[in-house]
Amino acid sequence: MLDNTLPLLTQGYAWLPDLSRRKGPGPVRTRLLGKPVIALRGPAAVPFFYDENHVRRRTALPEPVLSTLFGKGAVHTLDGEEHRARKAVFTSLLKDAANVTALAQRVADEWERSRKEWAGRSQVTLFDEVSVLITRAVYAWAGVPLTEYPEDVAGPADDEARRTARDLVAMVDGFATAGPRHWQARRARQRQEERLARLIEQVRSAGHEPAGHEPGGHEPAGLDPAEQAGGPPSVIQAVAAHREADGRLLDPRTAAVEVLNVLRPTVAVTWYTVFGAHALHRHPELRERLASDGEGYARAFAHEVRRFYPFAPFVAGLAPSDLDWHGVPIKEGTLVLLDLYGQNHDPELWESPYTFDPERFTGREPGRDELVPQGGGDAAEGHRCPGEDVTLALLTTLLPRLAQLDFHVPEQDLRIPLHRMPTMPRSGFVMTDVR
Ligand code: MYR
Repeated sequence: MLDNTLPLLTQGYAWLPDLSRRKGPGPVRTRLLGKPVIALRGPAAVPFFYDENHVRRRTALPEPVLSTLFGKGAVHTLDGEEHRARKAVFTSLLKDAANVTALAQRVADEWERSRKEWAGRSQVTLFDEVSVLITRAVYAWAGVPLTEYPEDVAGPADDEARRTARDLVAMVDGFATAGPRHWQARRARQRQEERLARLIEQVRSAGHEPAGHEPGGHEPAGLDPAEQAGGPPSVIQAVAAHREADGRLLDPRTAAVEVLNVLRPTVAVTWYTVFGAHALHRHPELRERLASDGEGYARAFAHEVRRFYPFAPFVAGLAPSDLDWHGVPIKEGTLVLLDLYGQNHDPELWESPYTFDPERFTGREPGRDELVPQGGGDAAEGHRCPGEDVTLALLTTLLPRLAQLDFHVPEQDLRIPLHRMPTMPRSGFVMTDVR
């Protein structure tokens, strides 16, 4: 069987659907990176894929993906007890409703500030602006001061939030290409990991430990007013203080990787926000309702943005032993893919899957393993993204505000190339006459 790594890199989101169409119904078999591959999809495949007896993560992710997107030693590469203990730090921060609301409020405040500033400009590119405003909000929320860069990294007129946002975007943008974007992503990760590892050391040497680990411990580090006031620990403090399943603290570099695993995906909500802008532009009849109908419709709209537009193509793991998927044998060492993009457009599951229609989700929440833009299964137990609540809170904050904004969409290239991974409207969504 021919290796499909090159077709994947050149065809992007179209690769797996094309292969499925050519091979006919049922799981698709191919080869990637020299390994045998089977691609599964559908609500029944989700629990099979997230069962640790069927799919393991430890050596599944290729080095180029780890050195850009997720980071070496990241939670994405752990299994079993080690995974559950590490994942707990993410779920405690990201599944806490008050924490999520606090982040969404910061994003709302940053939107308000930015909106006023956009009014004074001849044009703004929504992708760039949203990435910066989310960066400002999430760094403040996470208790992470914004990076100071040497003058030679970027022009002096650029401020720190803009440079940091550019690095976080680069890490996502460069994971699935062999070109210059990939090398930019590696450099961005290197720079941010080094800086955050130093910050972790500072937080620790300031003597802060979580209650229960060091009884009678030292005074708080003073980096996070929320915690001094008795609020929840900030991201930086929670990760600095986190203990692994064996009781050890994370080494500073791995701690930096995990702080980035909160900051970067939050900034990645920029992609969905710009897709939301694209949807509103293509469907102006939905604007009024999104602007004024409240939380319920905004949530349905956000679900449909996550279903319809291409973001995460699939997730992957390795079969630890010979398996059987409804009579289909899967040999030990096979790379098992869960086809997220394919499942979100499967005509068996969605009527007219290539029509954008938020009505699919009005008055109902999608089933756990039905809509899977950020993975499936249980976020606390398995590898589902723990940031879905944050994604929805940010989208239900930003998209109605975008619908209320007065702006003009000038002539530009809004095509979304499926061969590029990740993709977005080519122009980044340029707006003029913002009011
Ligand atoms: C984030 O910053 O974490 C959000 C972006 C997630 C994109 C998810 C892409 C999954 C890639 C899996 C590659 C597996 C290769 C065998």
